[in-house]
Order: sequence, then C-alpha cells, then structure tokens
Amino acid sequence: MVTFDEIRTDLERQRIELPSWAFGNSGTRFKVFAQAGVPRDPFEKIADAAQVHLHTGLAPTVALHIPWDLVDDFDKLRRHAEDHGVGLGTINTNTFQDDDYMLGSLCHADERIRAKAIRHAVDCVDIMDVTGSRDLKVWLPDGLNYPGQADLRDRQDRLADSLAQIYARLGDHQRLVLEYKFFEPAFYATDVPDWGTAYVQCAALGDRAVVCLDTGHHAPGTNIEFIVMQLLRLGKLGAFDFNSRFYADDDLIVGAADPFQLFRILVEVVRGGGYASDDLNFMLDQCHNIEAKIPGQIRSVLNVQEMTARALLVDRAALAEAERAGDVLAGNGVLMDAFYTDVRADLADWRAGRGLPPDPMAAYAASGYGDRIAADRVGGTQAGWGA
Ligand code: PSV
Ligand code: MN
Repeated sequence: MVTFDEIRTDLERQRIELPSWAFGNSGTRFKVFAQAGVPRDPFEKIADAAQVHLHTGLAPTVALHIPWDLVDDFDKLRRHAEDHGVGLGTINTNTFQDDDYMLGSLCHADERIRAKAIRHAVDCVDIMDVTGSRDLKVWLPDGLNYPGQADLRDRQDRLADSLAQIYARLGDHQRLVLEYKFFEPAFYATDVPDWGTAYVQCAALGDRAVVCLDTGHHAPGTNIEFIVMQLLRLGKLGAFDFNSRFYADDDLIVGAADPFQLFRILVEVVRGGGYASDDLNFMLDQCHNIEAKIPGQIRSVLNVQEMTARALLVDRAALAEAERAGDVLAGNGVLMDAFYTDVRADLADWRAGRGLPPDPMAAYAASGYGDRIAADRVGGTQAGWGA
C-alpha cells in the first residue's frame, strides 16, 4: 500500500488553470440565468478567480478568451492579476462568434475570411507577449452540416497552412495548443474532430504544437484514458480542458458526472509522466449555469485534487507485479483500492499544514466575499458567455 504521507510532496506540484469565462453568466441556448455579483469586466473576473486560489492554493493562473477578455492595456491586467496573487495563463482564440465565420475560419474557402481568422490568432500571440502567457489555445467551430457542402480534404490542407502561419509567429517559449471536438456547432463533419487529426496537424507543425484534450469532446463511451496514454506516449498531450458531461459537451463540474472516469484519466497521467511535467497544463473549461460560480470553481479544483491524490495512491509495484503475473483480479483490485480511498480528511490536514483552510468551501462561504460582490457590483453590464 502507498500511504498518504508518501504522496504529500507530490501533491505540492498540483496547479490548475481557471477559465475566466466560468465567472461570467452562462446558460444554454434556451436561457442564461443572471447571478448577482457577476463580474462586469476581465478585472473583476480575475479578482474572483483569485478567491479560488486564496482558499485552495491550487489555482495560480487564469486563462483568458479573446475577444471576451479584451482590454485596452494587457500589462495593466497582468499587474492586476499579480496584485491579486495570480498570473495570466493560456490565451484562447475565438473564431466562432463573428458572422464571417458561418462557414468556417481557419479552413474557410474564402481567403479573406481565412486571413482574418489567422490574423486573430496572431493578435492573440501579441497579447501573450504582454501577459507572459506560454500557450495559445485554438479551438475551431469549423465543419459541415451537410455532405457535399465543401471539400473535406481541401479544408484539411487549408487548416495545415493556416496553422503553419500562426505557428511561425510564436516565440521560442510559446506553444500552439490545438483542441479537438467531435461535433458542434457542425453536425455532419468537423475539421478537427478527434485526437488523431489534432495529432497529425500538430506533428506537421513541430515540437511546440501540442494537443488539448477537453474531456467533454468525445462520443459517449469513448475510452478517454486510452487517448491520454497515447498522446503522452507520443509527447503531444499539452493540456486538458477538464469538465464533466452526461450527454454531450455539458461543461459541468469536473468529477461530478463520472468520478471514476476522472480517476482513470489521472492514473494514466501519472503513469505517463504528465503529472510530474510542466508540459501538461491542467485547465478547467466549465460553465456554472445554475450554481454559484466561485464555489463552483472551488469544488472543481478540489475534485481534481482529490482524484489526483487517489491516482497517486495507486500501488505501482503491486500493480506491475499483478500485470506481470497475469493476475487480472489482483491488478484490478490495486486500482480499486486506490479509487475507493477517502482522502478528504488527509487533504484537509495537508492544507492546514500549508496555512490553507482545511475546508475551502466553508472558508469561502464564511469570508462574506459573495455577499460583498453582490452588494458592490451594481450597474454596468455583467460578463457573459460571449462578452
Ligand atoms: C469548445 O466547445 C470549447 O471547449 C473550447 O475550449 C472553447 O474555447 C470553449 O469551449 C469556450 O467555451
Ligand atoms: Mn474546451
């Protein structure tokens, strides 16, 4: 058995990047429910994200989405983040909310629109130079609703060319992180639908192009941990967008729908060296449509931490022995023992030893911050998915 004491130091490594958009209003295509105290601008989003880090010590950076988080002065935003004890992280491109992109962006047949999408990504790299961000994350809405709508292969060629132009603009320390998704908004064919396509496109670009695995972006029943294993094996897993789902891209709290799947994913992360490496960025990509946003994010990072602890508790030596011996039930037993270990009390103790509140959810609730922002943030326009 591996004991909790043996993983205490490993737990220090954990860093989870928060999405700025998790703090704004969000909803479905049926309704966005506004919540009191929601940020009106990127500065307020960062202040809220900093609360998550303050109470958990787990979330030192915040990812931005452009143009949702466009500000006049990114250096000022960077300093604002630092004043709040956090940093700015991944810059996400957005080529899905402009009328020009109805038929695609980096794959578009119209050279004017394709150039506009490339320009947007390059502008995002300019922002990264100021914010100090390492990663440019590209997720595309590109795809087709009907067979015959466009030529699948030509679109793949244009994608390769567009990505190469963006990649050429990156600094030596910067990376292009390409995210795949099997459907939506396109329903028939998507131009970056799976890890294989993302891998092929990244491999053609070079070492600083890596894949983002969003846990909500696969068909039901997909063995996501297998993909994690393979991309780590190939040295191409650059980032996670963690969330959970019951049906499609639900963007629910990570670990809420299927904690066992999260465990299996993290077991492969540990096995593949992803946990011990700065090359794999643990990000959240979630929306809190009906629950309060800051505690929703606190719950999320705690879920990742709990499941990471359980994955670290897997007795690797016993597992290897069972696998070598072909002892199916013993191997499965080793994994299940770790999965069923309740680490919550040990983690509370671990936090207390680091000057953090043992119960971050309770500490946030007791802090009164939620009431304060609800009282203070009156007037102005609340940030929302798309603003
Ligand atoms: C697309 O569904 C996605 O997962 C991408 O990461 C986007 O940038 C993000 O969601 C926006 O909500
Ligand atoms: Mn995502």
